[in-house]
Amino acid sequence: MGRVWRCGPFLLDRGRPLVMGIVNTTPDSFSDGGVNFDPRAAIVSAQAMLAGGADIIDVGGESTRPGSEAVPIVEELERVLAVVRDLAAGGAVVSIDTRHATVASACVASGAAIINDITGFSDPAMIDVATSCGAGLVVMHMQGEPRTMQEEPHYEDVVAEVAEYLRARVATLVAAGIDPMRIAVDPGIGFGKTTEHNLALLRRLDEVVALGYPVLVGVSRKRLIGELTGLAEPRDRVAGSVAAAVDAARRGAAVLRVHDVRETVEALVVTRAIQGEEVAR
Ligand code: HH2
Repeated sequence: MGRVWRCGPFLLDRGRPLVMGIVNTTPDSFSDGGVNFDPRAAIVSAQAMLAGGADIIDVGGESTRPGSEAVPIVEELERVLAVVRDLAAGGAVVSIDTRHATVASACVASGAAIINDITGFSDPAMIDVATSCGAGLVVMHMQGEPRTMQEEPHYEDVVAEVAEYLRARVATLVAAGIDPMRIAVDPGIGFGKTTEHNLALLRRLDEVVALGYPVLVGVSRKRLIGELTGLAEPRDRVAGSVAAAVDAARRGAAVLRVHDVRETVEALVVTRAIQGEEVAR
């Protein structure tokens, strides 16, 4: 599928793993507990991530942690728009993490270059937004919906089912006229999956990579890391998160969605140098 991911005016080179820094402009995200609810704080955090080597900033105004309640769309929009506009105006590659077409469309009009939809563009209105702009698209797999998704996730073969879901969603987008070079896929770690399911997806990531699209992996500070390390507080899960990100990169992930940008970038530089790649010092 080529070495670039086409995201609006940006052609992101996939020659090395891209790092996507997470900025949740929410009061209730599991992972950063509301530190970026204030737009000014969110912008300052994003700028620190860019200085730390982030290639993309993913802005989200609705927590999708297990058990979370939906946020009214006007409120979601109010939370994200000023942040998206400010960062995009400064030249950053901004991704909007939303499942709502109105939010996606307003953010793209304000400069967002990527639409990150945890519902895999299952809403036809989201496909309309996607066809009417040139933004990059992240198509994620989720079983169920955030409020209830962790109640009883079930699969016969989680990796085969997730890969098949992503293949079919991508086929729908391409049939709607979307340039395949704009599309990335994501197995949706933690979205309707047990720890065993998540580990299988990470271990067999090559089966998702084989779809031929850039693969985004978001494992940062998630419950899986907490369960493996015994760390209850998401902010303490940095080392486990970096290990998972580095492992995903080695297995072919093209984009790593992380809270701890500087730590992830440093780890990637070291592992790439050991593999004999030329890295900037
Ligand atoms: N994970 C979260 C949110 N959006 N988008 C993609 N593409 N992939 C992911 O794995 C993913 C995502 C959940 O993490 P976070 O944003 O840290 O928390 P919250 O949903 O509580 O805001």
